[in-house]
Amino acid sequence: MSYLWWKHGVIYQIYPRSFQDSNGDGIGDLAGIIERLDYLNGSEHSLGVDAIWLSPTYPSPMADFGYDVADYEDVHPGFGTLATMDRLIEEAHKRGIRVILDFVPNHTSSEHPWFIESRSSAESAKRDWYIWRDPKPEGSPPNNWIAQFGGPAWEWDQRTQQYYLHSFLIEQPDVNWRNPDVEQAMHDVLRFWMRRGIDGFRIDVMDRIVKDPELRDNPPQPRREFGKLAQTLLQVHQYDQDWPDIMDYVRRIRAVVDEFPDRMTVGEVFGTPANIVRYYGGQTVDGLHLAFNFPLVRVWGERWTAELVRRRVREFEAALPPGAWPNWVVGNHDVDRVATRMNHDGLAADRARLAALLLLTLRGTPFLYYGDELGMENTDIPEEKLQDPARKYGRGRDPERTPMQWTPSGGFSRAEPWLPYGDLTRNVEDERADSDSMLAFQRKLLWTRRRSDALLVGAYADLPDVPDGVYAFTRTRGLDRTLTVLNFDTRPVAFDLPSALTVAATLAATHGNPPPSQRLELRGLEGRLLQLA
Ligand code: TEU
Ligand code: CA
Repeated sequence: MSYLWWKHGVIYQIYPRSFQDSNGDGIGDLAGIIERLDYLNGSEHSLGVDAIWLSPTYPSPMADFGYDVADYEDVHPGFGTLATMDRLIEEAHKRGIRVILDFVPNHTSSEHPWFIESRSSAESAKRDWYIWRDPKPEGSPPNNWIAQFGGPAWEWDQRTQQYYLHSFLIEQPDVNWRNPDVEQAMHDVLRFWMRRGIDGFRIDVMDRIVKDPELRDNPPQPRREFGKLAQTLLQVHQYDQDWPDIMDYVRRIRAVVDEFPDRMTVGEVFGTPANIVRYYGGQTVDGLHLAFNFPLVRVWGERWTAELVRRRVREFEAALPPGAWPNWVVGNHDVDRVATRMNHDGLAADRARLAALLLLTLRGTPFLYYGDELGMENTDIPEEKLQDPARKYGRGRDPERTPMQWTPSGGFSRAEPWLPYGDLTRNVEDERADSDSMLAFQRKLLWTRRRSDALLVGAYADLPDVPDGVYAFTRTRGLDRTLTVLNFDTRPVAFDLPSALTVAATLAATHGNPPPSQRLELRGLEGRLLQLA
């Protein structure tokens, strides 16, 4: 079997501010990540992940904690220097860990030199690097678009008497990718990092880098139930997202990445499976290597059922063109922790185990968010300690970004961390010593997966005849075959497996270490990974 790291490996997302602080300023940094690499891979004692994706590490005023980039070709001083990044790449590679950077092409910081120049005068050579427009005759913004974090997507510039577009914060002006000089400059950013040894890019807001050239008004969102959520859902993003010719830009990004061997891209896109797979390039699969598959992230509370999850997996598998490789996400830095999202009855910890079993045994690349391997939950943060500006317009994302929990007293920093710790009863040190812990369970899954051709490359098929509330699927590669069984119901269930599926061994289980048997007796929210004969 030919092993491709981004297909067969597990990608672990690190939020750099929150992983490890090395210099006692309470904020995580690259040297801190280096100190913790042994935790991630390099020996059989490690977690066993194959790549790390770092949320943005570039110089930034941190209006959106790094998603406002002031220089694409450097490292934020608080995180380290280019030399620290070089060392991180080298030390990671030594341990068999690839390094993926977060590329933020849709917008820069308003403090990026490009924008400073662009805004300096209407005649500036970089004026057209951003999206400037005259007001409507009565002075209002050029169209009705609203920013993702609330308010109009246009900001008035007094000096040059025009509006500029910002799909996110006012401090995040949208770049004009329709200008070939901009596209060239962005491609050169990718080359800059690949030359330094970066293995891939997670591409932020991939689906918005070009918009309707006529900037037409978006239609209103007819679904009223969105009313309580972020303002941005109040309109359909018909003209500022997934614009038809975006694939031309995506394909050219792919071509640049293909100039270097063994590199990858994963883009942030939303919507239906059909829309997601479009970004892989459709039948020609010459677009992104992976396009984030978020449907499992957008499931919470009581909606987390066997039927819904099975349907979502089927839909995505069915939509993928031949040659495109799936991926699965259950958590990231923008959504409630998986161990909190499904806590309507206080049983989220059990559901988080099921989610891990699902994530690590489905066909496709798993993305694992730091701390989810411990079962970290959202952290309740007192009002005065909240940081995320997005909270003013919808939900703030601080609760899922709190410091990694290494020891019973934290272990993230010798100073007070930039965000408070969550519940420290969940921490690496204690969970390592406990064979029933979430960490032990996930390590077992990760290492089982690494050694199993069925799990790495096997075909996926769900089992038709299972009791309500149960979702079960096989992964088959030649004679190697596994069966994942998940009881999404809180009540116990018992059933016999067909004789064609002969259970040979229990590879992992959410509860204890049940012996192999054809009759499955599962308690509520129990899941197992079985080796078939
Ligand atoms: O997120 C894009 C995005 O659409 C988010 O607004 C997301 O819907 C929201 O955070 C959910 O709460 C990306 C990054 O993942 C996010 O962290 C950045 O803030 C955003 O882009 C701007 O760069
Ligand atoms: Ca620090």
